[in-house]
Amino acid sequence: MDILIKAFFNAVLSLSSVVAQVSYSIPEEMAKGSLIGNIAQDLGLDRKRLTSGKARIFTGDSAEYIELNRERGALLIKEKIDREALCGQTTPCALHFQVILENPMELYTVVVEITDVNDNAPVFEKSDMKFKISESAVVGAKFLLERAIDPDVGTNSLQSYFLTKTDNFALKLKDQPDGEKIVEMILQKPLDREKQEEIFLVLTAVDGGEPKLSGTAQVRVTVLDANDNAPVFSKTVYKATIPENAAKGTVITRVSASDADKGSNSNIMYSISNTAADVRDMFEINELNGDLILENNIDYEKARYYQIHVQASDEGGLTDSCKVTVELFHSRGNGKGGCNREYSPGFRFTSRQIKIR
Ligand SMILES: [Ca+2]
Ligand SMILES: [Ca+2]
Ligand SMILES: [Ca+2]
Ligand SMILES: [Ca+2]
Repeated sequence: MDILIKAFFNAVLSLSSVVAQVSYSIPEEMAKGSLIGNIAQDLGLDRKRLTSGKARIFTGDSAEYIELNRERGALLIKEKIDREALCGQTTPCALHFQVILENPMELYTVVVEITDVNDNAPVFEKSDMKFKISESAVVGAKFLLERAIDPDVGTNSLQSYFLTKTDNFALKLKDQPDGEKIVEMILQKPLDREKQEEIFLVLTAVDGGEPKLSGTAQVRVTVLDANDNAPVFSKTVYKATIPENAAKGTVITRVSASDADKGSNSNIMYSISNTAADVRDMFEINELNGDLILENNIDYEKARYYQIHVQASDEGGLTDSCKVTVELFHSRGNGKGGCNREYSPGFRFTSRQIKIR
């Protein structure tokens, strides 16, 4: 049938020297039965002529979206037209067809332009974007974001993007030759996991329709730890006193440091450092819990005061140090004569009054 019509159409083309044309412009999505135009009037024909000439539409291969109502002399919407389905990104979008009459044969070309309606909001294919970024990432680092799609055309299509206001990131749009935009998030202020470990942002895509339509996507940034904090002791000096007869193995005191980092970056090991060898021999530190333990018997006559330097190191090698002072006190009731027990003849306590002016 189509072939016959085409043959007929070709014959008409070759015979007919009068080919008039009429154009209409309608928005997409008009309801079925809506009036496109008064074709009889626009072609200067009497409505009766449409009936007597058996006026009809010839669309070739394209689907029939439009019908001719001979009685009303009007072109009507037969099927709702979706501009996006019909033309995609092509503009302008138009339906071309012929109105054919017989006795005598007449041929009219009709063009119906379908204008865009802003009936699509921008949509992100991936509405949840996740990033894991080290807090050591440098300012200027770029992170590619997903694009949104808006099938409308012209100003009804996607125009811009916005990101939740944040000090850390700025949005950068790069125009591509195909008219698309590359969306990047640029680090503009260093991240700090110790302050904020998760950052939730919303990326909004906006079209230029009237009214504007928009779509959103979540952008979730997990800040990964870097070893940017050294351990810190709770005190710079720990003071302890122990009886002169304290037994070997006595826990003298416990030092404690904390590290604001996470995981192995915050694992602390304690050690004795920078301490005279003979003092070092007297004490031991539990490298995990910071317990300072008496390792040898005390010789009260040798010293009554000890100063030990303790270092705390994280696994990344960052350190802090503190001092522990240990003072011995004379313990009564040990039944062994106390400090005089091992009195050496060559060692004598003397007292002298010093006048301070
Ligand atoms: Ca549209
Ligand atoms: Ca749109
Ligand atoms: Ca650390
Ligand atoms: Ca850190």
